Amino acid sequence: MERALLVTIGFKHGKEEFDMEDSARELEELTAACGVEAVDNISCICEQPTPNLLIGKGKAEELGAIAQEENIDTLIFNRELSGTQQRNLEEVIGKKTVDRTQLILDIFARRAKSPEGKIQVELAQLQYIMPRLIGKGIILSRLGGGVGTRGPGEQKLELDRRSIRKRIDRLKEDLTGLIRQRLVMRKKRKDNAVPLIALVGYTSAGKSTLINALTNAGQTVSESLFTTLDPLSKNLQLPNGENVVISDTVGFLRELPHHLIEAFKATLEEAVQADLLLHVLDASHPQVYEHNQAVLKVLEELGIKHKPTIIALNKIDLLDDRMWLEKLKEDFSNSVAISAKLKTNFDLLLAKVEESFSARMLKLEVLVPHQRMDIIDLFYRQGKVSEIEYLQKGIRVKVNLPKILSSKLLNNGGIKLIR
Ligand SMILES: Nc1nc2c(ncn2[C@@H]2O[C@H](COP(=O)(O)OP(=O)(O)OP(=O)(O)O)[C@@H](O)[C@H]2O)c(=O)[nH]1
Ligand SMILES: [Mg+2]
Repeated sequence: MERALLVTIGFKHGKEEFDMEDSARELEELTAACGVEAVDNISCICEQPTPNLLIGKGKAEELGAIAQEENIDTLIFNRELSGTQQRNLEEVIGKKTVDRTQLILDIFARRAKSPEGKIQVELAQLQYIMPRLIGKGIILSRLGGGVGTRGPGEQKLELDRRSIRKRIDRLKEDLTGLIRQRLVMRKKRKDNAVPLIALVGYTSAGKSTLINALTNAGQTVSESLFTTLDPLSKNLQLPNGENVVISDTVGFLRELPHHLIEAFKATLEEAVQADLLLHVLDASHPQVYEHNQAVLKVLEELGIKHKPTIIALNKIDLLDDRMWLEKLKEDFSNSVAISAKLKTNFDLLLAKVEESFSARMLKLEVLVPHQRMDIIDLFYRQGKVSEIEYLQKGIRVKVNLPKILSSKLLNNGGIKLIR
């Protein structure tokens, strides 16, 4: 197993958006998700970032000595390093150095399953490496393999400028084809007028657990970060009979590398297209407010910060402090406290979802000709039938139907409105 020294750097001057301890903890989780052993953990506060090394030369040499002593393969930094900084650090320390962005890209490469996901990740990786291959390029990072050198499917990343360029062109071409296919699927869904709900939220908030609990989706759930990379859509019937599609999406993170957001914009398209966002927040996490901010930031980048949103305050089974939950409920308007794991308060959650779609549904009482069993069938599939009676003059039905469908049927479906 690759042995890593985790290095968390903070600066005295300049405003940090995160505290050192959280950053160190996050770095540990990311490293674990990469299958790398964190042998040791060092935090240091420096005066200010330097363009050449990020940290002072003395500090870098100190890290080098520790790495030597503890037989470390790789140093992993909690920040993004410029190409110059990375190169210089490797030269001073004599070990491979990896930054936070590379680490995250590596996790994504390990998780990507769909052809599209794989292409997106590899593109993001190559676009990240490309400008770093100036002059001698990244020296040590290339040797030995391991984290930062693997593309999707464990294939080794291309590290020659000219080949990278060719590969990028090729990947872009493949991607265009796949995106076209997806657009066709989405158009179909739009034509059916089925509303779309997208689950969004910080990584590990419980999005996949929730979609599974709601729909028996069989989406992988794990303690580890970024378990879901490929979105998954499932049908869900609301208690009032309305059919909706619900989509799981990739988890967000504080300062998600820009390359990734760009690459995943297409994947996050589910969220962009959604009629309603279901924002899952881990209410039991001490950083729940920071998580919320991080998610809002990504939503803003996607241009959907103001889409109708319900907040699911999840994992309440882990909370014993009622006051805390009350505070959260107060601070997050339009929220429901749930436990995806224990299926607690799903009735409240679904009622909220229905409410936000209520303008779309219409309660009708109609008379359907006997020969139009296809319409009765449609009622059952697209709406909720609450009463049905076979009369001589036709079939009397009380039904809750999507508005779009009811106006179509009433105009030319041969059914008569009773009420
Ligand atoms: N106690 C408790 N644990 C939960 C609950 N919901 C999810 N979890 C756990 O939280 C962890 C992460 O859950 P996931 O559903 O994989 O989270 P996710 O949001 O899909 O994560 P990514 O796909 O990585 O973004 C798993 O270990 C779940 O079992 C809950 O309501 N209560
Ligand atoms: Mg997931």
